[in-house]
Amino acid sequence: MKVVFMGLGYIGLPTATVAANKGLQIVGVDINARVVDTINQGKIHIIEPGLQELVRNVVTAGNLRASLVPEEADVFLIVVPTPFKGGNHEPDITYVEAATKAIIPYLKEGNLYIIESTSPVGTTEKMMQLIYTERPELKNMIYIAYCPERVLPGNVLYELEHNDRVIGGVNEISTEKAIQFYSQFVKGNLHKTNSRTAEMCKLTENSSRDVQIAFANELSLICDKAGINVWELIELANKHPRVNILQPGCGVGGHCIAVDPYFITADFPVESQLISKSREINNYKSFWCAEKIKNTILEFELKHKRKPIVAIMGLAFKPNIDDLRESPAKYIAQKVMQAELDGLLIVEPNISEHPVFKLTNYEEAYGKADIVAFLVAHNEFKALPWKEDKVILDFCGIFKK
Ligand code: SAJ
Repeated sequence: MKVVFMGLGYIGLPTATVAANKGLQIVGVDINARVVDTINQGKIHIIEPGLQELVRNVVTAGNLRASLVPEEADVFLIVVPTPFKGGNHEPDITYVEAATKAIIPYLKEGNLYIIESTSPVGTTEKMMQLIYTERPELKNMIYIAYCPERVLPGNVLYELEHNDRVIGGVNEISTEKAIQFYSQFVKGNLHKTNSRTAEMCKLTENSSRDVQIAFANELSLICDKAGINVWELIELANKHPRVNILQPGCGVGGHCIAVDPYFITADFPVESQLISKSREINNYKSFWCAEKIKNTILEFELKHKRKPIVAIMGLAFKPNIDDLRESPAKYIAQKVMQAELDGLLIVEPNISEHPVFKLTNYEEAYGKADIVAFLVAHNEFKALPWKEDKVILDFCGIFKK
């Protein structure tokens, strides 16, 4: 079976590689010539544990080849980003559209076309119309489905194979064909539905997590005012057999949870009150942390008649990764930089250098700083000793004090 993957990014490349490793013939198409060259040399342009070795193997074996242009195949997968339009939160499906238009000339009877990109409800049906408008002779001659990915960055290779997947065709036969396709490389259960439900399911999963984190973040604000340790509170509440509260932090980042809920609120603004408010709360939490650090700096100056040395601990969007995309910690660090301190030490143990931030070793920064703001719960930080002589702002539960 020959498969064309449109998009070789954080999801496209690992999925293409896993499928190639199971013996499928994969052509990965990307608009970026550097990405295509890198992969054809058996190297990778993204960071994901275990991926480099697997890509080298499948490229050497001839099962994965990257290209700038599509070609005829049995299956076509669309795995491109769906960003926002301009500065507002309206989903932009032009990449999905462009990738679809690029493969339309290569489609033939019996082909399977699948969208994996996170998409607003109704996108798969829209793309079906686009295909049939340009190629009316293919109507009901090809299979069309939506199948979202749900892998966790950092654990992608394992989860690609083992997670259950939701597969929604535009009709039953399309669902069946897509199930047959994924069963070649997915061990998890494959659940059948229609394309609209599958689209909404992806948005629902990430919105659900966003709403639950917003609840934890709201609790953290209440507890700060009430003089209650939020970490202890949540641990105790979670002893109830039917309560499972997530952890507060310095906001919600990454390319998924802080983004996907807007795909619902943009299309259903009246109905999505809770989802919309949760986005606001999680964004506000980052602003609140930055303000808290700035106020602590002012209090220190008043008390000690000198500017403090401040350590910002962590820049990544979540613990133990080197990914700074859409990171609330990075946003907070930038806000604190505006305070123009002489002694601002920025720490991110998972990266060695950064174009904007001058990085300091985490132990050195912790030793030198008067005020320490923990933004990301990296494992390295959890091993640091509690120091009475410092002002510690623990936004992510390092010491849970
Ligand atoms: N966070 C908290 N408190 C928590 C848990 C997370 O503040 O208790 C924060 C993290 O620090 C981070 C953000 O939320 O800033 C998102 O991190 P995450 O680990 O929850 O999720 P992602 O963005 O790495 O991956 C999510 C996953 N979705 C769900 O868990 C429902 C993943 O399975 C999806 O495949 C991925 O989004 C995606 O691509 O959509």
